[in-house]
Amino acid sequence: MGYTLCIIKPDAVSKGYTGKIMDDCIQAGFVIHGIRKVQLTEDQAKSFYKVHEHKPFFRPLIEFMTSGPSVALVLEKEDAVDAFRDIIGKTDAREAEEGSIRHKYGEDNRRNAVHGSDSPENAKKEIAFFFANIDLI
Ligand code: RTP
Ligand code: MG
Repeated sequence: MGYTLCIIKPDAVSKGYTGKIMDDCIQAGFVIHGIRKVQLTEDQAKSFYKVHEHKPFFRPLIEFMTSGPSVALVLEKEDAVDAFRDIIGKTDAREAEEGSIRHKYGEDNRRNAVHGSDSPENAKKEIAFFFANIDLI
């Protein structure tokens, strides 16, 4: 079994989609092992998205991610990283496949409802970023 980190981003939390997205995860066969609501600070958001620090969209991304509460989830499933990226859809919600989480709850290429880890190594680091000493059941 593998784990991935999902962040329900501020756009989706503020629109009341937290429960729907969690239910979509469960219906898709993920087990939720950790859940934490958090408003990222500027420093936390910059650290989380450090790989993008030289991209033109970095500043607006940080402003967006600190604009309100997010909900971090630890999800478990076989090949969790790829399986979760399959159900969230393309980065730009306007291009995301019909029925995908970003298609249903996102707006564009920034306000795209959810984050999903992009590799098992990054998933491990990202889970540790939000959950100290989590007991993965
Ligand atoms: P994520 O890391 O959030 O799961 O998204 P992703 O892998 O699909 O996309 P990535 O390239 O890692 O981008 C991270 C987040 O930055 C915002 N973004 N804005 N052109 C833009 O304005 C732009 N491109 C990306 C999105 O919120 C994206 O999820
Ligand atoms: Mg990414």
